[in-house]
Amino acid sequence: MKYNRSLRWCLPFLSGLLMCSVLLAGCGGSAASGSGTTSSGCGTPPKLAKKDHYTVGFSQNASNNPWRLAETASIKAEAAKRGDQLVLADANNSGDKQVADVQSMIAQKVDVILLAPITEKALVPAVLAARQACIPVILIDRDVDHTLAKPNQDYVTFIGSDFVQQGKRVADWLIQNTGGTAKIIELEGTTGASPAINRKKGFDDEIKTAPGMQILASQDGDFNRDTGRKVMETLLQAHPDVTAVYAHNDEMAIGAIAALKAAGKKPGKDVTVVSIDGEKDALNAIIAGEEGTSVQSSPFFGPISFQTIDQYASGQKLPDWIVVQDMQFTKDNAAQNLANSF
Ligand code: GYE
Repeated sequence: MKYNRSLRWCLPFLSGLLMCSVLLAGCGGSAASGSGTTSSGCGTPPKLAKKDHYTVGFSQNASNNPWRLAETASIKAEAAKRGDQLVLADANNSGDKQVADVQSMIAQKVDVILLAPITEKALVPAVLAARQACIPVILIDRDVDHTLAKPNQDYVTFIGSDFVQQGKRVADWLIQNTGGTAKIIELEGTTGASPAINRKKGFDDEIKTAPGMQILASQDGDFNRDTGRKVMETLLQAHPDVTAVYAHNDEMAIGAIAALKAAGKKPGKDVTVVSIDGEKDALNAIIAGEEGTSVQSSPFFGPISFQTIDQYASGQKLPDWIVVQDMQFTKDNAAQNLANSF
């Protein structure tokens, strides 16, 4: 299409203007972020009126692995126990769908939103839109980028594990159990997700302190078993000298174990596999001697999330981050924890 000169100059300006007004009207914008109150004046973050029963939105980012299913089940069970109404949405691994899910919860005027944001950045506009609509948001299991949205201001708090610490604990175990010498393949979680960013940081920083430990390659496996298996298959061809695999979650570790076996390697003997979550399949792999350790990342968010809602509604000032405490599974305790795993 041909358009005249002035229109050509005008278009970028017009679309910029449109973007600004969408941000300001729909999302509260970064101007509202720093201002101390919302334009709607309902508190920073929005206050929650105390009620006997709440309508709680839960925006889940995906349901394609045991961890996610366990988390959703835990939230559902706690809501049912309290007689609260749950508005549940599954974003099916799409940031855009998850933003739309939160928008729909805002339109339905839920009392409070529990949000498990797929990545640190994708859900920021939704968090700001909820704030603008006077609906408090509690982040669970994954955090957002604090330069774009702030706890105790744009959202109430983040309830979740210390992912840096999880990565460090895995690295410490690996250093000890390999005598400080290993050639490692790292399978990363979904790019841009807070557990992927921080589990990498915690692990890589600790590995750097041990001169005999070398990371051969580090690649995104999307927290997914089959993707993990395929990425491992490819990386194995380039690095047949691998002696350890660090996967950011158990699902990818199980995928890597399958790839190792298919390539004729013995997981647990030729290659030490370590990961995070503590799901049933990983505990069984530990019992079978195919996996070394899994640091827990508890998916049981139901009780702590609803307790936090109660505390917030009672007017308690909450910390920016409510840290979930995690165990660690090895051959010494995997069997006795199998019954409580997911
Ligand atoms: O480790 C993983 C899931 O966000 C803490 O996401 C969670 C992680 C968990 O897909 O298995």
